[in-house]
Amino acid sequence: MKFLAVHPSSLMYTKIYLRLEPLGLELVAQAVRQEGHEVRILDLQVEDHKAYLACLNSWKPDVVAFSCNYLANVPEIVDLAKLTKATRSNTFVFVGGHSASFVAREFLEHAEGAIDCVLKGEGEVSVPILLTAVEHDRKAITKVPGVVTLDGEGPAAQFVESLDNLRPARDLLRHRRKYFIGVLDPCASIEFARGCPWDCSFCSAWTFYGRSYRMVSPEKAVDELAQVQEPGIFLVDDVAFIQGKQGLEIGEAIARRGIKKQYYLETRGDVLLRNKEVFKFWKTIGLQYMFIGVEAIDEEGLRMHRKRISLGKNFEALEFARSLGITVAINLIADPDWDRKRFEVIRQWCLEIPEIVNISVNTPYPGTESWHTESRKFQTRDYRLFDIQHAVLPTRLPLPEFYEELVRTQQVLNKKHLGWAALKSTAGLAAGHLLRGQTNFVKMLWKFNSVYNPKLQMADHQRPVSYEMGLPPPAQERINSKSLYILPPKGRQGRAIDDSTEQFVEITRMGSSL
Ligand code: B12
Ligand code: SF4
Repeated sequence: MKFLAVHPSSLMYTKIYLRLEPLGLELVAQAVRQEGHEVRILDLQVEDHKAYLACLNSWKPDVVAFSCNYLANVPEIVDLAKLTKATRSNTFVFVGGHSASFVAREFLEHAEGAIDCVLKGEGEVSVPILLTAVEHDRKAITKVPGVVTLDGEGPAAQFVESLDNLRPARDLLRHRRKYFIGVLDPCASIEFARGCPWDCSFCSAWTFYGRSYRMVSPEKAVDELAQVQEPGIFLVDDVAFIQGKQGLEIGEAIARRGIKKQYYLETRGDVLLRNKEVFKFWKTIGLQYMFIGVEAIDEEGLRMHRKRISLGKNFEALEFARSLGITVAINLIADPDWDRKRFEVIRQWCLEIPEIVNISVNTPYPGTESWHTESRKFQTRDYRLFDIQHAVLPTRLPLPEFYEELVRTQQVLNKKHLGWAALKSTAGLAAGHLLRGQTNFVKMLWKFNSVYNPKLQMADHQRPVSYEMGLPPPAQERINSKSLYILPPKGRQGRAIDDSTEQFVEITRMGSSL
């Protein structure tokens, strides 16, 4: 069969700082190709809806699969599914990915028959099974692991047995030079591990992966890396090198093979402090950027997000990261409850430190614990505003003032790390990129004001809403931890959602012994 895999368009955030290859969709595409199907990938982050329609009409795929990792892309995908069925009614259309897994039923309802099913969880195992059913026995669709149709749910989603057996279909992307992050231009993505054993209240990484943590072997990691053409590498792991041993073994294998690349990764402060030698070693083999999810600069904020790390440890981690001489970026979560004074304190702090500070807005996503506890207060249920750059909860300041303060605070980042300030410190690099025809990084430096603008953010709230997100059923307001998971909770016993000291100690120990 002809299988077209589609990644939706960029959101606000990725219009400036980065654009990354759709690694999850490439893995799904490869699993399908291995079964002998003809496969294409279309990435709407770099192509437009016209290109999609053209492909639909000229190539005539039998199956179209949309990847939906981001809630804000739901309306776009529903509309594209409707367009697909209106254009070629025999096309089988389905959706998968992180966000689709948490809003599967609603997705199908919004689409009014234009989406045949949603597949929850990891796609590598289930998509080939689904395609066999589509080709030979449509009734068997309801038996595919993780399937949801308007008639009901199939068996539970299945984990990939070994990450070592996976290969992304990188060759199917038509515009590989468009992917970049900051000065890593062009940049490919790679995965060394999957899942996260922590359980922050605002995050759905752990509920998606059932709190499992699986790793790629150092041999496989290095073999894959050696085949990547791009000089920049974005490590997609939620928390890099939780197991220091794996990080070190991969690093040493990279050094032995003489692979020369530049890397970006994301980790936690406590993991960094526990595995200092690993990160030091990675600096010698090309680690350029590190992102640390600090989230709050007060103990109360850290407790609220259940980060299970103290403020002191986060600051110690920042000191250490600085000492490595790499570019460090951190994230802070702006609470809708912030007043002008609070924004001012944050701004001052951002000005005092050398790190790149990214500010996101506290947004309860389906699949997170905070969705169960906070969603009744939503001021809007427009999916498009759930991109952590808009306020969906009631703000203490009037909304226009909240956005003014937010953008003023984000502007510190613009002043320090974008525009002429950035060009001055990266002139040589930028010139090199331009000579090689790579313009992503240089274009990024002047985009801030056209994307971050309080008036535009306010206008986004005024758009007509075609599809509204549902709410959790009231009976579930007291969270049943099992109901949160897409893939069944794996790992140690006793990891119920619980904020007690014992649990904190258990997680901390677990982190060090993982
Ligand atoms: C790398 C990453 C990014 C990259 C984007 C890479 C890309 N082009 O897709 C960057 C840094 C740009 C990014 C940005 C954002 N991200 Co992000 N990101 C991630 C991260 C850490 C890893 C994603 C990844 O590559 N995983 C590895 C691959 C192999 O897995 P995968 O893509 O999930 O694919 C698997 C399954 O989902 C499924 N699947 C995927 N597609 C399909 C399609 C079909 C048909 C099927 C059946 C299955 C299927 O099968 C795949 C293989 O198992 C996830 C966290 C996570 N662990 O998933 C957050 C995550 C997806 N991001 C999140 C968010 C909020 C954002 C931002 C809005 C803000 C932010 N914090 O950065 C922006 C907006 C992105 C945009 N579209 O513009 C949230 C999503 C919340 C939500 N429900 O919407 C997550 C879950 C983080 C979190 N902890 O909450 N992100
Ligand atoms: S440590 Fe990071 S990935 Fe893990 S639950 Fe917390 S925010 Fe999510």
